[in-house]
Amino acid sequence: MSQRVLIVMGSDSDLKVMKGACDALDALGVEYEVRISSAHRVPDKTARLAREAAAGGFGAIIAGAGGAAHLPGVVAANTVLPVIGVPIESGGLGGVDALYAIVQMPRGIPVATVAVNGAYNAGLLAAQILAAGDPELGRRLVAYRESLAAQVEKKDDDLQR
Ligand code: RP5
Repeated sequence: MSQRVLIVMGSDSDLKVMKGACDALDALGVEYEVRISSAHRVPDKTARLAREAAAGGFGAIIAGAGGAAHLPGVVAANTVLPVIGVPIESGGLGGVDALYAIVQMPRGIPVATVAVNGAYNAGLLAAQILAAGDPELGRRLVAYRESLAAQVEKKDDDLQR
């Protein structure tokens, strides 16, 4: 059975951004589960979700949060599955607060951090991680890259007319 992706976010207010990860995984035919779990408001639940993820058939985790965004780091501390962090713009600092909180992990507990609100790329990266053990998914990713290239070529051709 193909591995799934676990998508966790700190609040339902993150959903509009984190939907980007769902869109990318849908486009590639990768199954996922979406959960709301805050590192601060429900710390025990967050740790449990991360600890049980590998046994639950997940091969990668995407964790998105804004503000003092400890969620991806706490998830990473509780699993050796690869964790992708999505800094989310919220409050007055434009997402830089979340970016710094997620990207500056201590040596030993890595989180692969994407751009502020970069949930779509998080979905792609999770798919690329799973593709290491799923050649068919790898072929779909190659086709996606080819479609990107074709779009650029079409725009260039249009410009030459
Ligand atoms: C973070 O605080 C969440 O990830 C969200 O981005 C931000 C605001 O949360 P709410 O107050 O909208 O629940 O924990």
